[in-house]
Amino acid sequence: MNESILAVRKAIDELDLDGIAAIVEKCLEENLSPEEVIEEGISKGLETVGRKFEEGEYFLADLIMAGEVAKEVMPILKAKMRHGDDNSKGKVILATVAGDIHEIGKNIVGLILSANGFEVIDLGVDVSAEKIIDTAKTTGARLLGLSALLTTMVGSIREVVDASRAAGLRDKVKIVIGGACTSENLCEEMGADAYGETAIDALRIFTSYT
Ligand code: B12
Repeated sequence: MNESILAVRKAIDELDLDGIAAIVEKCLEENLSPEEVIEEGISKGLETVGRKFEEGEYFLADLIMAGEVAKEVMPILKAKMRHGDDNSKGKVILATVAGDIHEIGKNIVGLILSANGFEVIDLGVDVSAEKIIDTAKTTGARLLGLSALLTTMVGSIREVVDASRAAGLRDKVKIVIGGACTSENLCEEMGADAYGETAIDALRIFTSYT
């Protein structure tokens, strides 16, 4: 594994808010792609933090700090990704499901989609099924990306599926799920259309619907 990527993981794991920007800049200078920095560096670092939290080594304050460290470098990575006015691939609504406030993964998906020609309508976190479906109605967006990290909140995915059906939109929208607690099986169980493990998968899946 590349040394600089390992340094990104370490900076997240050690909650190094002051050091992370220089480390990420170094990765980009070495021509590592922003996607690689995100997937191999930031995401893997956050996995370690999550594990330490689970094992009782880290506390909630550390989780919050890890989130801040990851967010610190998003503007740097965003600036490096191709973006502009190209929204030719259409609109995607992104939301973290009701009851869940994890946003980093969703934001990364949004970054990658908007850098690749999608118009992203980001509704934020803890978003009700009603709001998501209302937005689909008012904007005409037919692609929905739902992020869920809490096992206890996966029922919120089914609520979106049900709300789309109640609104007569079920066969018109594609509901794609992702986030640490989701899976292929969960996708089937909730009646969604597709599951993506990473933000790159999100791009591949949404592109396949255009
Ligand atoms: C940072 C963090 C937080 C931060 C979030 C900060 C923020 N601004 O987002 C804070 C401190 C707020 C937090 C709070 C809590 N957290 Co937390 N948190 C994490 C942590 C460490 C990292 C999450 C993260 O950002 N990962 C990095 C991103 C990049 O990964 P990702 O979200 O999975 O996204 C990637 C893919 O999944 C995919 N993806 C994501 N969304 C989508 C959507 C689509 C459509 C697609 C296709 C793909 C896709 O693309 C992304 C990039 O590849 C995880 C541990 C972990 N390993 O996940 C725990 C974790 C998710 N949290 C956990 C818990 C328990 C909590 C709390 C309940 C703690 C508490 N006791 O209060 C609260 C919940 C609050 C709430 N109501 O939501 C548990 C969840 C356990 C479970 N399975 O239910 C975890 C797994 C930690 C653990 N091991 O115990 N947390």
